[in-house]
Amino acid sequence: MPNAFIPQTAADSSPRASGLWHILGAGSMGTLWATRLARAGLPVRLIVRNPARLKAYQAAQGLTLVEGDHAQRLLIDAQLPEDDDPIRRLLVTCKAYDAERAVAQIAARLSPDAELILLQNGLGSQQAVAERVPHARCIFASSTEGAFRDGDWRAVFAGHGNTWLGDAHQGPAPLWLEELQRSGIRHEWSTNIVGRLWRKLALNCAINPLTVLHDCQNGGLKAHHTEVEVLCAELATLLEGCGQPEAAIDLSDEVSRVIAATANNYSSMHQDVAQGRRTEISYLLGYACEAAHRQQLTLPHLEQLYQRLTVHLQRRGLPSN
Ligand code: NAD
Ligand code: KPL
Repeated sequence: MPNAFIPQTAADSSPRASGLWHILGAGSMGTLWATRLARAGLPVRLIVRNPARLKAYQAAQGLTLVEGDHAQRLLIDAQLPEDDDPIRRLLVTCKAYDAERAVAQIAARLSPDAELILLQNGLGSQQAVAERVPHARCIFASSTEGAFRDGDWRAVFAGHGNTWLGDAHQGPAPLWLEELQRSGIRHEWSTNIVGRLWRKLALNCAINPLTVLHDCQNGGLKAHHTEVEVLCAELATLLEGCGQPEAAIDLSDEVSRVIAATANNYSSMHQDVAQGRRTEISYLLGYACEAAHRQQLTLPHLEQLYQRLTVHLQRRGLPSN
């Protein structure tokens, strides 16, 4: 496999010169974004957990993005959370359960006009981060791109897709979207990002837990059609009850389409469980069930699914939060 090495070029000094991208969470999505921004000549700085991880990163001499049979390593600057350069633009690519704590570690470094881009799946973590840094602008993102790690500081670009970004407070689209364009990161500004996140949450709740409980690929759910249908009906009731009627439209049809289109894939939650990793259950089913309680909705199948998954995770010695 060709392995091209590209040192990061100096920051662009043209009139459209860009701000520095700090990236918190150098895993699959962090690598996918950092490498594409860096190879477009944009200044990027990774924030890694601790001195041991920084040493490991320096030894690896950069981040590697694998696309098809081509691997490209980019030497991107990295630093620790406790470094002191101010942060104006921060992409947060930790898992939902790590995001708030990770942001709290760097909160004192955020400049008064800081913008955070939160790329977590599910709901709940974005709101927790926003409350933690009330002075910063938080932009939420929902992505259908796919990446996984095939080694330390390496990510495989496994699925092309789109990333929707938006401001829950309806602020204007940021100028730096042009930098995503330049970097080949397909994206769209969404005026209803919360609705989009709800829709993705509903899709993930209808598919992912059942693939874990039935231990199957997404296509295996065709044999559990009725169970999926009943869940979709409850999820649509939930979306409507939570003021997201648009996100409820044709949910069941889309779930069937996704199951058919990804029939040979294992869902992200199935992969997490199979590899003994913590899941994002609290930000998917957990968030959905809590929202149902708040709205005084009785959704017995969703509730039962949450309980079954919780027990399943506990039996496997995995966290159920
Ligand atoms: P990942 O586990 O590959 O990466 C997360 C990284 O965050 C890890 O490298 C971890 O060490 C780092 N991290 C955690 N706490 C930290 C801290 N305090 N300081 C510095 N770094 C810290 O996860 P991922 O697959 O990139 O997923 C990130 C988010 O994106 C998740 O919410 C996921 O659901 C979502 N997402 C992922 C994909 C995908 O294909 N991987 C697609 C769409 C959405
Ligand atoms: O997003 C997914 C995941 O696996 O997390 C899909 C493929 C849509 C299944 O819910």
